Amino acid sequence: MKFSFKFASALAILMLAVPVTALAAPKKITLGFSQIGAESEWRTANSESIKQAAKDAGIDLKFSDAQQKQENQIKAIRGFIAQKVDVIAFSPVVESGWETVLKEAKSAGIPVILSDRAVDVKDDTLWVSFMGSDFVEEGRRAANWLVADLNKKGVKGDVNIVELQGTVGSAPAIDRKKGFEEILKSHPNLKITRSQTGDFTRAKGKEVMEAFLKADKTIKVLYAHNDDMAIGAIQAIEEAGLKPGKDITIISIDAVKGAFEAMMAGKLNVSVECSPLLGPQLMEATKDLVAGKKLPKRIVTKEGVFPAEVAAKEFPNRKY
Ligand code: GZL
Repeated sequence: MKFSFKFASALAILMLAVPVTALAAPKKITLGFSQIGAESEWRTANSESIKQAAKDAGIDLKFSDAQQKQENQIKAIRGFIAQKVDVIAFSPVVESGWETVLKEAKSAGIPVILSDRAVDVKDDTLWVSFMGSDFVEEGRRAANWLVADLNKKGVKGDVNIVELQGTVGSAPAIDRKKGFEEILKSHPNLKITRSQTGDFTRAKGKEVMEAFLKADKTIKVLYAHNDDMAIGAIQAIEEAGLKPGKDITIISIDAVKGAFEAMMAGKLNVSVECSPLLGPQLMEATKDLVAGKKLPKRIVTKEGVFPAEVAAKEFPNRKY
């Protein structure tokens, strides 16, 4: 092709006219994430997983810690809307009270992913996907382990169980109770005689267990909705002069490192796994959304059950 000076100069002018930014790398995805707080080992591991996965995925993460207050989460979500982030994700501290702010996100055209916990709203188009554990199944697994353990020990008569519930109104507290009680329906000798929230924290778990022990000398089993409350309760049981894991069988949920340490010390009998490592899945879902892909409405995390007898062998594999 004959080199034409005219063509070259037209090309040069065109190159200059195109703003440099248009030739730059594609716009970075921005994700706004409202985290509940830092109430437990599980939550800390969950936050670390999300922050690291955002870094690895090259996603600009706007991360806010609500200190376990719903009003702070709502404020954070409104802030993300104002910043026009590409995607909003959050772990709702309680199930109810989200309609208004989720409608605001929808009107702003910003998709919302539920991470870890679900919301209770009439219009489920207000969120695009819910990724996290099946808490009802975790409750069933906890109760099924207890039934098997009592059968193994040949325990037949009435068994007095106390329960440390998670945060009042939260999906894990509601559903872990539901799953546990569903199994107990077929075992009338297993009775939950006291049940109170420990708000998923060690301090509150200890405080409530102290009160249970003062009021009732016949406690045989503790069912804690998370390991942090179980670890707090273990301290209370020891201070009452009893042997946790022996005088009182302790069943818990999360399977964080602290639970494995307690099981290896013979103070906790079993922990039902609830994985906080949701970061990579969340970033993949965020990228898919921005690329215009449809997400499954429900993504369930795969989990196991870890009784004390496997704790030492499994501990080196634990990532949280
Ligand atoms: C469960 C998560 C719960 C954990 C607690 O997915 O929401 O909240 O079980 C945490 O440890 O505080």
